[in-house]
Amino acid sequence: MSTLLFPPGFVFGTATAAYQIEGATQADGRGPSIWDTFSREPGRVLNGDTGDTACDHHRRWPQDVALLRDLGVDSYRFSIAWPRVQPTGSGPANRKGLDFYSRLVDAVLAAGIEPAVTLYHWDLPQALEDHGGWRERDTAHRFAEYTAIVADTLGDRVPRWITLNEPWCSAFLGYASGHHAPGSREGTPALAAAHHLLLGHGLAMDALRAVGVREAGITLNLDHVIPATPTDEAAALRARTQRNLIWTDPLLLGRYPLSEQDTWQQLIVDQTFRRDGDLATISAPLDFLGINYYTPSVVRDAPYRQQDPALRDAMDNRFEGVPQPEARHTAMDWPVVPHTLRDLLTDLKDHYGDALPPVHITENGSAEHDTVRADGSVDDPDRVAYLSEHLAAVSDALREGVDVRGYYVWSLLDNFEWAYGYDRRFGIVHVDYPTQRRTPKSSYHWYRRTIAANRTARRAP
Ligand code: IFM
Repeated sequence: MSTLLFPPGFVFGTATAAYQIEGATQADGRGPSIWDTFSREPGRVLNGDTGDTACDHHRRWPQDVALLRDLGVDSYRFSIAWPRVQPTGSGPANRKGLDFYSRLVDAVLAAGIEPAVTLYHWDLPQALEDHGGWRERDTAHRFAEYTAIVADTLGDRVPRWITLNEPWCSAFLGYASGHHAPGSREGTPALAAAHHLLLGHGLAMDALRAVGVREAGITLNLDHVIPATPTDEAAALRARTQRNLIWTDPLLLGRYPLSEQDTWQQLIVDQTFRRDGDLATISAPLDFLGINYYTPSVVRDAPYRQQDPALRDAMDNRFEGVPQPEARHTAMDWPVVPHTLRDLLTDLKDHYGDALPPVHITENGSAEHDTVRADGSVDDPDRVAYLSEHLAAVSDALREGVDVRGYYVWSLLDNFEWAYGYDRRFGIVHVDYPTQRRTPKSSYHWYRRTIAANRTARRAP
C-alpha cells in the first residue's frame, strides 16, 4: 500500500443504511415505509425476504459500534429512517425514533469516529407514497420539513450530511423499471420524481444550512459509460444522460442537459412539474459530491422496447448493455473494472472543472459468494482484491488532481440487499442471520491494516 497517495485528513469510512440493517420495523412508533409494503408483495424480493429483522441493528448497535471502533475508521456513514422520525411522513417528530439515532451518534462519537448521516436511503413513509410519493411536488417539501427536524436534533453533533442516496434508484428503479419500491413502471411521472428528488435535495440543503452544519452534499451512483463501438456514441450519451447528467447538470450547472430531448423525446414534452426558481434551489453550492461506484457499463444502440410512446417507461431510451466477458464478475454479476473509477473521476473533473466540488466515494464494495469455514472464519480474497484495486484507482485519481476527500466501504455488515434480499452479501463483517452472530471477514482485517498503514503515512511530517 506504500505507493498509494492519500492526503492529510483523507477520510476512511464504511457505510450502511437503515432499512438494510435495523430491523425492528414496528418499534417505538415507526410507521411503514414503501419497502415494508413492497417486500411483502409476492415476487418482488428474492425468497420473499423483508427488512423486518435484517441485522437486528436496532438492538445490537453497541456491538456494531464496537466493530467500527476496532476497524479504526475515521467516519461511519449510516442513514436515518424517515418513518421512525415522522411515521406518516409529516407532522411532529416521534421522539423515540429520534432518540435511537441520538444515542447512536453519541456512541459513534465516543468511539472516536465521525458520523456521516444520510437523510434518505429509499425508505419513504408509505403514507406519502399513498399521496403520490416522489411524483408529487409536496413530497419535496415534506422531505425538507423532516430534514429540519433531524438537523435540529443532530446538527450540532454530526459533521457530514448527505441529503439523498442515489436518487437515480429512487426515480428510475422505483417508478420506471419497477425493480425497487414502490415498484411502478411509468414514463413522465418517473421524470417528475427525478425532479422532485432534486428539489427535495435543494430544500433540504437550505434546512441544513439554517442550522449551520459543517458539510452537506448529496450522493449519486454515477456510471462510467463506454460506447461498445464508435457508432454507439449517441446511445452512450443517452445512457449518460439517464444515469448521470440528469443529476449532475442541474446540481452543478443549474440546468438540465440538452441531451434529455433525444433521451426521453415525447416523455419530456410536458415539463409542467419544473417551475421557475427550482434550478436555483437545486444548484445551491455543495460542500462535497458523494459518489457511489461499483461497475462500468458498455452500451450500444438499440430500438425502443415499447413502440407506443404512451406505454413507454422512462428507462426505455434506445440503448442496451453489452456483456463484458473479459472482466471477473461479482455475485451481483457486475463486471469488475477498477480503473474505470479513476476514469469516471477524471472525466468529471475535465467536464465540470471548478464546478465540481470535493468528492467523497460514499460507497464502493462487492458482493461475493462467501463461505464460512469449519473454524468459523470467512476468507474473502475476491472482495479484498476488489477493494484494494478500487482504492488504488482513487489514489490514481488523486494523483491526477481530482479532489477526493474520502472513501467508504460498502458495507460494514452483510445486509438486506433490496430486491436480492439476504442472498447477496456485501459486508466486510459476515452476519449469520439465524443467530445474528457477526464475524469479521478477511476483508475487514485487510481494511483495518490498510487504514492503519495509511494513517501513519498521512500523518507523517
Ligand atoms: O446495497 C446498495 C446500497 O443500498 C446502495 N448502493 C448500492 C448498494 C449495493 O447494491
